[in-house]
Amino acid sequence: MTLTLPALPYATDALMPHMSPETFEYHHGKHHQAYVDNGNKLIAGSEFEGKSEIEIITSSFGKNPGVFNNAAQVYNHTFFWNSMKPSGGGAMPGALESKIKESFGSMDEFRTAFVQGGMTQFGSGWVWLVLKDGKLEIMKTPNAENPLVHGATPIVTCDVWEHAYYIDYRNARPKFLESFVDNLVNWEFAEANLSAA
Ligand code: MN3
Repeated sequence: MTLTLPALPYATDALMPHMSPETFEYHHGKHHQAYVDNGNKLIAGSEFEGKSEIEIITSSFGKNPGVFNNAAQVYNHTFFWNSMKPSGGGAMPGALESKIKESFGSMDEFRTAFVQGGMTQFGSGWVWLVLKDGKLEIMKTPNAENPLVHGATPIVTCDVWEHAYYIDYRNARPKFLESFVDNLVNWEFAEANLSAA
């Protein structure tokens, strides 16, 4: 199979009380799994068979919405699970902190911009911290779109589709975004993406 469902990088109860096992049961076990299954069905026997996940995403964008949406959602969700960790948020590696301060002015301004980006993504989508043209910025994308098709390198992401927060936060998307930045985000993952870019 071309697309695969990775195991979560922590136990399903490891992010309590900020994200529940029930959310993971649906979000990883059903939503993410469905993108893997549907994507593989569409890729089988097509020009995309045998390509890497990222090649499929970049080559299907704007050409094959079915393949793009499923393959990009597989990538986006894997990136999202890795963007979180138990006891996340808080202090970050120094190189990342100075890059954030250089790009946003301060940590508070970054936090406000990230939460605002997620709140103002109308409908389903994603909010990202990305590296673009040597600078960190906030990018929001609709549905399955991601920074790979917009000339940017993803650093961390938060899923703002309702299925990401409705079980734990009901309709309170802002509270979910604040909790992501304060309690869930994995700054070591972000730092690794920044230094690899
Ligand atoms: Mn999702």
